[in-house]
Amino acid sequence: MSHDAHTLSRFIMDEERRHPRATGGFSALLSQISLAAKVIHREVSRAGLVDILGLTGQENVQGEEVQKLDIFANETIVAMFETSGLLCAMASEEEEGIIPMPPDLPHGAYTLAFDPLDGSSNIDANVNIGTIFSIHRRLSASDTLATEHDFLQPGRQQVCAGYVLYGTSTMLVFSTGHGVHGFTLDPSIGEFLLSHRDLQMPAQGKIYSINEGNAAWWDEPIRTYIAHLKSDDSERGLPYKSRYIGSLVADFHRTLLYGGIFLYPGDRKAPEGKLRLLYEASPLAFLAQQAGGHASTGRRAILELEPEQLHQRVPLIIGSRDDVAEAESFLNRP
Ligand code: P6P
Repeated sequence: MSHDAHTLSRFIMDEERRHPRATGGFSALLSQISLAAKVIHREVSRAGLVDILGLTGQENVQGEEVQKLDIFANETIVAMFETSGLLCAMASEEEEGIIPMPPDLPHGAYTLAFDPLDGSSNIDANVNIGTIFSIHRRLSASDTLATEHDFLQPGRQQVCAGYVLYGTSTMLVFSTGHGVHGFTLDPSIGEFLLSHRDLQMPAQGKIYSINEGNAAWWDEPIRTYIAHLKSDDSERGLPYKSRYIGSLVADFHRTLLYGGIFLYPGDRKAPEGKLRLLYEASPLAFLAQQAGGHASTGRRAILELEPEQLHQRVPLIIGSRDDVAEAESFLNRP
């Protein structure tokens, strides 16, 4: 490992020196998230071997219970944080209500909302999947029990957000409000190493990403916009390429690196779309903004929305600044 390789821990220390007002709480939070990511990486990596190695049924050769990966990921994250003393409560895509901290353990100043393993239905096809997380400061007094209200904050108030992408390599990508940084896991040393400092999304891309299988239910403005992106107009850099993985973290990661636009709009079948605000759209919108991009419902900035429910869905249009602006111009035509 070269002498200037930045581990996550070293990067966090440097960040704390650079931004002294940031409390040490972030470093402990990010360290716990990185640990959870390594544990989930291990299980995801060997998921393909479950049948081959006879790790089927309720017990594997180590006598451990073989769980559905998204349940495993959820329980790993809950276990990592409930004794950390960093959080006042958690909210998970896998659980209906908020997850309180054990009453007999210290409570922290932050909330953690997360999707433990988004896209897990793709794992049998060996498609990249991901963990998405969003961290806010609690609103309730430190000597009270957290409530759902602590989670219903607009995305602009996030203090940290990010994702783990389990794929050809496992990456941790996050922002604490000072740019977006990507770390790649070196499994041989069990360290996340800085591989993408200060990621910036191109102002405009050449890729659009949407599930065309829903076209029958699209509203007319979306139909017109997508037809525009497919039109033969080389002077305007059209047509765009179409890429759709069907795993949000993978589609977003590509958009973050290459630019372009990802859309999961509302339609006649699902007016609010499919994706969740608190632990999918909001954290990715925070990253997009930090990387110079934008995220919108098509009419309103995702980061400005006042959440009303833990699991509420929201239309999501996210990506390069100019691409999202153009999409909004189509969607808001009188
Ligand atoms: P569709 C995966 O199930 C997921 O929640 C996201 O990861 C992904 O962006 C979306 O659903 C894909 O949904 O309807 O295109 O299959």
